[in-house]
Amino acid sequence: MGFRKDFLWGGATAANQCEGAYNEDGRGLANVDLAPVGKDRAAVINGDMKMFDFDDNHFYPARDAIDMYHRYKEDIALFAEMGFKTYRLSIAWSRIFPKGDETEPNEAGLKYYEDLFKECKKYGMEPLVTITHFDCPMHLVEKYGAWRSRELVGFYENLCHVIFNRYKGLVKYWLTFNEINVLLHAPFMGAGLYFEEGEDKDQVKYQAAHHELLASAIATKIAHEVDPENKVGCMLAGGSNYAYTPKPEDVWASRKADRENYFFIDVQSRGEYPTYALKEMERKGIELPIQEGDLELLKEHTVDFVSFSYYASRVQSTDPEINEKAPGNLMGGVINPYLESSEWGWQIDPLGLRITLNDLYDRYQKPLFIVENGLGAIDTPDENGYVEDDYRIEYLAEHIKAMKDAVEIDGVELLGYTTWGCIDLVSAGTGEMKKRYGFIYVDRDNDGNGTLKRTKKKSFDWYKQVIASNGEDLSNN
Ligand code: BGP
Repeated sequence: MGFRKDFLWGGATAANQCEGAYNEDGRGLANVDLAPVGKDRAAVINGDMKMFDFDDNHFYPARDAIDMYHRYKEDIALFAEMGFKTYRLSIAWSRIFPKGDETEPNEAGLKYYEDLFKECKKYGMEPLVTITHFDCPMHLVEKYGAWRSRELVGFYENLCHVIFNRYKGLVKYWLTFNEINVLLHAPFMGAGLYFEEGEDKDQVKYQAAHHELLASAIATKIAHEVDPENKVGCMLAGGSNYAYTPKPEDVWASRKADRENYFFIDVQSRGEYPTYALKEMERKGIELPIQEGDLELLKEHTVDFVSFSYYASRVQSTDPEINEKAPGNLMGGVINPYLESSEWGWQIDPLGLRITLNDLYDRYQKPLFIVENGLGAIDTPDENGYVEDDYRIEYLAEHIKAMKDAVEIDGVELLGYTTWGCIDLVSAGTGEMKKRYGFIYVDRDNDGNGTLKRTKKKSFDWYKQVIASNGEDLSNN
C-alpha cells in the first residue's frame, strides 16, 4: 500500500525568510521586513512595539535573508536533485503591489514569479503557492491599519485576480493565508496589526480574522472561476492539544485550546462560524463586522483541502503548580514530561503528528496536506563545510513513519508532505539564521556575515532516497 503514487514530496519556504532583495525591482516595504533579530522581536511581532521603519539599533535579517531572489535557479536545481515533486513557496505581496492599494500591478514582480514557476516546471515540480505568508505591505498597515480594515479584502481580491490569471496553467495548488490562527498570537507578523493605546485587542483581532476569512473565501471563488483545475487550501498552525491529566478540567482546557485554532479552519472548511466561537465572542462583547452577503460567501466557497504545519503537540493544565511553559511555535502549553525537546525547547512528538492528522481528518473529511514539519537545530559544518545531521534525519524519519501510519492504518487522505525550510533560512520566531531546518546549508550567521554558499548536508541524500522510494526507505546509511 503506502503513499499514493502521486504523493507530493517536497520542501517549503516563505518569501520574506529567504528572498532578501527587499527593495529591488520596485518591491514595497512589508511588515515582515521590520521584525529585527534579538530581544525586541517578540514585542514587534506581537504588535506591542511600533517598528514602522528601520532604525540603526537593530539588525533586520529579512532584508537580505539568504538572497534566494538572485539564486533561485541554483536552489531549485538542488531541490530537483533531491527529486522534489512540489516546492512550496510564497509570493511577496509587495513585489506585485508595492503599496498594496494600486490598481495596476508591478510587472517586474509578476515576471519574477512567472520565471520562478517556469523553473519549477522545467523539473516537473508542482509549485504550491502561499498567497500571504505573514506579509502585508507597510502602506496598508499605515494607511488602513492592515487587516482590521475591510478595505484589505478588496486589495487582496485584486491581488488574487492578477495572480490567478497570470499564473493560470503554471500553478494549481494555492494556500490563502499561512498559519491563519497565528493572527491571534503574533498579530503584527500574522496580520500587520499594531495596537494603539487602549484598543480592545480581542475586538481588533477577531475583526481582522473576519476580513481574512472573507478574503480567503473570495480567493477560493476566484481561483475556481479562473481555472477549475485550481485547488485551494487553508493553512493551520497545527499540533493537537493534550490534557496534562485525566482531570476533567484539564481535558476541557485542552479542548478549548484546540477550538481556538480550529475556529479559523471550521469557517474555511465547513463554511460557517462555529457556535462555540459565536457564543464566546458574545460573552466577550466582540462584534464581527459581518455585512450582507458575507455569510453566503463563506458558505459557498469552502476550501478543497486542509493544510497545516506540525512541529509539536501541546499540553494544557489547570493546575497552578504545573506552570512551566513549553516554548513552542508561537503558542504553547506546559511541558510534556514524556517528550524530549529540541535546542529551542520545542517538544518532539512524532505520534502527535498521527494524532493531529486523525483529528483534522475526523473533523473535516477533506484531503490533508502537511506543508511544514522539521527540526530547527544548530548545525556545525566540518572543515569541508559538510554537516552530518543525523538528528534531523532521525526527526524526519520518525515523523514520516507516523504519517505513514495515519495513511496506511487509519486511512487518512493525504496529498503530500513538504518539510519546512528545505534550505536554511531566517527563523520566523526568532529571526536567527542559526536555527536551521535545511537539507542545504547556507553560509550565513545571525549578524548577516557569510558567503551565502550552499552546501548539501547528509540529510540531502537521505531525503532523495526517501522520495525515490516513495517513503518506503527511511534508513540512514
Ligand atoms: C511557522 C511558519 C514558518 C516557519 C516555521 C518555523 O510558524 O509558518 O514561517 O518559520 O514556523 O518556525 P521558526 O522559524 O520560528 O523556527
